[in-house]
Amino acid sequence: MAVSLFFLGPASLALVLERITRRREPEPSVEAPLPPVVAEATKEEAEPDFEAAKSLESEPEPEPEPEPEPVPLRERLARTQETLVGRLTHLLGSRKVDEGLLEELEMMLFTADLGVSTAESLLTTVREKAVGSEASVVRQILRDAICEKLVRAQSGAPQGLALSKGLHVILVLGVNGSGKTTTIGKLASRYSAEGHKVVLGAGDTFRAAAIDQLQVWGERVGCDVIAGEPNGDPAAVAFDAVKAALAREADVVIIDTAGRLQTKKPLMEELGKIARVVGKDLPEAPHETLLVLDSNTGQNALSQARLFTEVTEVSGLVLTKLDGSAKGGVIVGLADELSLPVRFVGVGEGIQDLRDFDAAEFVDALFDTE
Ligand SMILES: Nc1nc2c(ncn2[C@@H]2O[C@H](COP(=O)(O)OP(=O)(O)O)[C@@H](O)[C@H]2O)c(=O)[nH]1
Ligand SMILES: [Mg+2]
Repeated sequence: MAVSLFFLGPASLALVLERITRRREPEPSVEAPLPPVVAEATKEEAEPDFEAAKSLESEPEPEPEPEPEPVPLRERLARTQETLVGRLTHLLGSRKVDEGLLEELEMMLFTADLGVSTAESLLTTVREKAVGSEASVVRQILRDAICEKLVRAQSGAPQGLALSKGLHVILVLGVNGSGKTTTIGKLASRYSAEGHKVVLGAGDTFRAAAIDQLQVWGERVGCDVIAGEPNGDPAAVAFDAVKAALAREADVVIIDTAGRLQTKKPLMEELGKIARVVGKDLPEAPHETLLVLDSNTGQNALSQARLFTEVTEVSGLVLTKLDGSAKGGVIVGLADELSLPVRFVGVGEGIQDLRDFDAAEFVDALFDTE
């Protein structure tokens, strides 16, 4: 502890001290189970009770709770499936591909949240390959073209939870409400479940509630959270988080940021400074800069992505709230226009609801309706 405290900035130090003091408060009643972090600290501080330990030893191991079956992606994508492929099936029927059909298809693609340039490119492909054919071929042509665009954007990107050697630094960007903090919590849980040591950095200092929210996730996952004062300098928190993660020999540090939608210059300066300071002790950091986008915002997600990629280097995307969104088609536009891989998708509010993005699985879920 002494070693790691040494590396903390004054703000983080105050917070850690405050947390230690809180840990020493009297134990809550039996009805309120101790959160994991407190339970751990109490264990360290209490006198060892050998009798109790012996009786615990003889008790049979409780059966681990079975993992709930993950809900198939197809179910979570139902609304996007309807907007994109449901309407397509309806439109195609048993017609021939002629100008009339192409016009209707154009309208459909333009209103499917793919973005204008992606919709145009898909329409061109259909024109080139399908005029005069039975309309049923259009479905396959679109499926292949969409898959190709997604696969192209994924090429060369890291897969799943891949980590670099040494400390892996992940910066998480995006506007307020896009799902950054939730995504960080889910990611931390996945890394932790794989046996990796995780540290979180509460770089969204703009709203006090954002710091608390990350701390709640930290307790839930059982990982350390480095935080500063509300309205403090986010770059200082990012710097402290990397230092603490190095001192604690963590495998991965994930840094939250404030998603203020500000004009270009201050945003560029703020994100540039964060990226620079995390690289001070680790020249190759940040190893990943993930931009989190809410799929419900459709075309707006495209403009957010354009803004963020103009002001800073983004290495991958996370599309949240695909469950319940009818606008998941925006993934295709994002991949196509920005050539950025989609690293993860959020398919619910639960801790388990962050999946690796797999282009083929996504296309299958959209097009294979049975
Ligand atoms: N349904 C659903 N809700 C999500 C998902 N990801 C985040 N949320 C919710 O979106 C809201 C904003 O998320 P938050 O992580 O606080 O966003 P931040 O402001 O970017 O940090 C919260 O109510 C989350 O529970 C998701 O994949 N699906
Ligand atoms: Mg947040």
